[in-house]
Amino acid sequence: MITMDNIIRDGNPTLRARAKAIEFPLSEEDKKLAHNMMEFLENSQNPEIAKKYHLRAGVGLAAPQVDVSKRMTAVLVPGIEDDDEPIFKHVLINPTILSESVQLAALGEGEGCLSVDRDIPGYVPRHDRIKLRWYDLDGNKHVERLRDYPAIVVQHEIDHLNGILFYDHINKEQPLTVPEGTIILE
Ligand code: K3U
Ligand code: NI
Repeated sequence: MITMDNIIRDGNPTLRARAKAIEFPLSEEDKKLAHNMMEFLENSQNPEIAKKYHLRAGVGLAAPQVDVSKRMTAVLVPGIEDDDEPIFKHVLINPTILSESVQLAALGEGEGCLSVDRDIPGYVPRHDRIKLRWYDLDGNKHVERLRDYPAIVVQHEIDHLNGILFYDHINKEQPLTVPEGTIILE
């Protein structure tokens, strides 16, 4: 299983590289990685397991964060109530944003990252709505429109595939001034 010891931290050059596209059919190694990444998110969101293994909760994990420079990310956005179905639960292979809204949005609480061990306050402006294409483990193509929180999580994850970290988007001079044209999601 993946634990925090397997997650590389800011400063490691893999986090700043552009990850390579994945070819189909997936290798057994890539399938195992996909499984392990989603398992990490499930474990990290389970309070008992997270406590036992010292996991920080995550809604997304990208392959470069476990030092694998490939275009794969797992996303698990939980439902509102404990028993609710997840809002978005997929392993995305070679994800691409096909179109994006002009409207920008940022989380009121800012963003965090499992690869960044410090709190970095500031608004991270992203597209409020995206049209996303990805491939699943069997090579099936998916196209879906996302908005608000799931759209923000997916953009954070795709950034990881392009060597970008959330704080790159924060205005250095005025981190807590709402960027022009940006709605704040609470
Ligand atoms: O935002 C986090 C969260 C965890 C559990 C429940 C609700 C929220 C934790 S930070 C996180 O999940 C990162 C994970 C990373 F860095 F590995 F990709 C993703 C993320 C955080 C904030 C905004 C968008 C995405
Ligand atoms: Ni991150």
